[in-house]
Amino acid sequence: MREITRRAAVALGLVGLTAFAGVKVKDRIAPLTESLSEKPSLFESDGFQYFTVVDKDPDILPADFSLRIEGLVNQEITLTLADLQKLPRTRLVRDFQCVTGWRVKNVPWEGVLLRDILGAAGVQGSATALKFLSSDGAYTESLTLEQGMRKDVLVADALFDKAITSKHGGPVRLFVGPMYGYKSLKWLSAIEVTKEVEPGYWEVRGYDVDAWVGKSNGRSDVPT
Ligand SMILES: Nc1nc2c(c(=O)[nH]1)N[C@H]1C(S)=C(S)[C@@H](COP(=O)(O)O)O[C@H]1N2
Ligand SMILES: [Mo]
Repeated sequence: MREITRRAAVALGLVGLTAFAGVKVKDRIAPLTESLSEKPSLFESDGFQYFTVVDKDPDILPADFSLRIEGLVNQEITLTLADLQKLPRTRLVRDFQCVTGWRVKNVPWEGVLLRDILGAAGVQGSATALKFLSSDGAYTESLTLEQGMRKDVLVADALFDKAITSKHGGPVRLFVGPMYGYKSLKWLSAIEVTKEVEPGYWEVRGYDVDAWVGKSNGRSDVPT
């Protein structure tokens, strides 16, 4: 399954294929998705495949990090890494599943529940959704407010029990436990509380906004 490209995964969603017989599908659907700006990715020693959509990733020193909570909140707030690390901490061990087919089993993540950060800013009654922004200036993601309040959605500052490396989106990235990896935005810089869901970077390019592992993108959730 590793040969399945991101283009193929997008196209699976576009054409709604439910069965996946092999890499030949890639050839059949490639013309549909030629315009996507996919970047090559490499497997890391930890089993992750490294993804970015920009030419130069951000390299943020912990001391320079800040996270802004804005939009439909009672009080816009900006948290430093130290502010974030004063909040109650949660550690989750989950499989990390990319929609293109690779999976890393039992990955430990740690950080602060997104719901606690939203609570600190105070969400207004008219809000139904969240938009996440990255310091890379290009990638965005979305969740419904209800999804964002789940107890398996983290603003994470640790991966494999260490500070998150720059490559993996550190100092702070999102981790959305029950959804495909594309929801777990790297280099998190701001969270905007919004009236409605605004589809994220890959979502406007064909991925399912509803990214529950095993449900979306027309593939079965078979580990590779
Ligand atoms: N900013 C940003 N976040 C991102 C991506 C990206 O390209 N840019 N790729 C997503 C996808 S598709 C996956 S599977 C994971 C991969 O995480 P990794 O690069 O740490 O392995 O990050 C997600 N978050
Ligand atoms: Mo992914």
